[in-house]
Amino acid sequence: MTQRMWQNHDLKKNYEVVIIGGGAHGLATAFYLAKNHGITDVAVLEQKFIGYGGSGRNTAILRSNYRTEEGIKFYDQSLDLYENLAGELDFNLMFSQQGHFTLGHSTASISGLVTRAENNKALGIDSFMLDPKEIKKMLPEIDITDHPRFPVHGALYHPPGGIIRHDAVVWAYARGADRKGVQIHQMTEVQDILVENGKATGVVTNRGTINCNTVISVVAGWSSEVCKKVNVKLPFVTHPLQALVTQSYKPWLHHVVVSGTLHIYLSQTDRGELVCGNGIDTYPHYGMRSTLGFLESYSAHVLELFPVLHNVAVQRQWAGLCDMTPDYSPIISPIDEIDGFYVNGGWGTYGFKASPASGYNTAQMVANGKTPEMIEPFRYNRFAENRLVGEKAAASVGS
Ligand code: PYC
Repeated sequence: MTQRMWQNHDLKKNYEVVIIGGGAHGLATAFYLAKNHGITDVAVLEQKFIGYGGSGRNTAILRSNYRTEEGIKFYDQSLDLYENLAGELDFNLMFSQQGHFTLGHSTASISGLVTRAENNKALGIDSFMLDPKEIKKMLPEIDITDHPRFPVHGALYHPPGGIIRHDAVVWAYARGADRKGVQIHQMTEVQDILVENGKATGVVTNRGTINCNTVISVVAGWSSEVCKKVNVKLPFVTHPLQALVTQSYKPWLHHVVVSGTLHIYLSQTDRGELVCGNGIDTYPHYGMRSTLGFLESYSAHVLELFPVLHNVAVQRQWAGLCDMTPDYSPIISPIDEIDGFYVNGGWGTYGFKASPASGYNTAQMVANGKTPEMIEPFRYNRFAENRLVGEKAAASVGS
C-alpha cells in the first residue's frame, strides 16, 4: 500500500497548540515544535489546501542579503536551514544556489546596494558589487547599453542566493510534521478565536470547536482578518503580488535577476520555465486574480533588460496576498493583551524565504514562553516604541 504523505484525521476537541495556516511557515512551526521541543499535540488548520496561500504563489527566491543587522542575521539563519533541509526532511527540494543579482539603475539605487554590500560583508554574508561589464559576462543576454530607459549601472551579487521548489518545501514540512504526530486539517476554516479572562482558550471552525492552550496565527495576507477576531489591530496592509510563468525554454538564464527600479524579477527553473514577478499592486485589496495590466507592465519592463524575451509564450499568471508592515519587516510576537495568542505575519513580498527560520523561532518562542533573541526585534510593540527594522531598501520589489 502506498503511504500517504500526511494523514486525514477527525478533528479532536482538544489540542495543546492550534496553528492557523497550513503554509510553509505554519507547517515549519509545527515541524519544529515536534522535532525540537517534543510538542506533538498540535493541529494545523488550513482553510483550503496546504500551500494554497503565499507558499504556493511566490517565485521561490531564496537569499539573505538584507540591509539591517536584524534582517541579515534572521534571513541568513533561514538560508542555513534551507541548505540542510532536503537532508533533514528526506525530500528533494531542488534547491539551486545559482546566485542572485539585484540591479541598480541610478546613483541612489547603487548607493543603497553598496550599503547592503558593506552591511552584508560585516556580518559574513557573501555579497558584493559588480560593474556592468562583469554583469554582462555572467548574464550575456542582458542589455547594458544606454538604450533602456533605466540603464544598468551595477548590481549587488549574492552567490548563495537562488531558487527552490516551493511546493516541495510545503509538502516536505507537512510530511515531516505528520510523521512526528502533528495533525494537518485541510478545508478547516477558523471562524472565531475564543478568549476567556484574557487567555486564548480555543477556536471555532467550520468542523467544530477546539479547546487549546495556544493559538498561533500564521496566515500571511489574512493576518488582519484573523487578528480582528480577537480585536487586535496590528499595522498590516494587504496587497496582492502578481507573477507569471512562461513555457519551457532551453536553459539560458543561470542566475536570479531582480530590479527594484523596474519592479521585476525573473529566474529559470530546472524545467526551463521562466518564473517572473512584479511589485505589489499599488492599492490594497484581497483579489487573487492576475490582470492584463500586470502582464503588460511586466513585459514592457523586462524587455528593456532582456530583449531576447520578445517572443516567449506566457503559460499562466496568478496573484498572492502580502501583508505589508510599515518597516517591511515581519511581526513574530506574543500578543501581550491575550495570553497564549501569537502572531506570525507581515511577511510582505519576502516571506517564503523566511519559512524555516520563521518556524524554528516561532516554535522556540511558544515552547519556552520566551522570545528568542533572533526574533526579539520583530515584536509588534516595536512600532509603539519606535524601534523599526527598516528593510524597505532590501525588499526587492515591495512597492
Ligand atoms: O524579496 O527576494 C525577494 C523577492 C523576490 C520576489 C519578491 N520578493
